Amino acid sequence: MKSRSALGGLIASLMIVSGAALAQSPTRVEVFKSAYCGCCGKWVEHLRENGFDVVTKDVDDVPAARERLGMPERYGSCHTAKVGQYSIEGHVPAADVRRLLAESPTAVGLAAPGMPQGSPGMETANPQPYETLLVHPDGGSSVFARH
Ligand SMILES: [Cu+2]
Repeated sequence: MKSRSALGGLIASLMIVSGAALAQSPTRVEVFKSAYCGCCGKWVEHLRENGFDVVTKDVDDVPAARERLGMPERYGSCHTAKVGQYSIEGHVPAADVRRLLAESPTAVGLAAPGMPQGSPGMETANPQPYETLLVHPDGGSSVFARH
């Protein structure tokens, strides 16, 4: 019985350690982009600077990747990404991605359609206001954040 409780203690402490490791491990983001897309690379840098663990996959057909991730084409941008169960389309700020993960709504994910001037990875002297959209399972959307 003594060895069994020692084993139980060992398992319990292993669970605590792995739990701590999970809490501290950066969130993995998979980005699908063209190899020739400069602003996509800059968005990837923006995510990394904000603590995400980013894996990039260069693909020939970004729209096909977008469709696989369940993001409707009308929200399309230059790159598409997957984080947890969500799709992230375009130059969505890292803070919005964090908030999405924290709030965990039932949704396809977030989209910043087009290529908004002044969004992360699209830095410019003339930033334009833009919205991050929350894309719903029925394909509709609502404003998630204004920038
Ligand atoms: Cu872009």
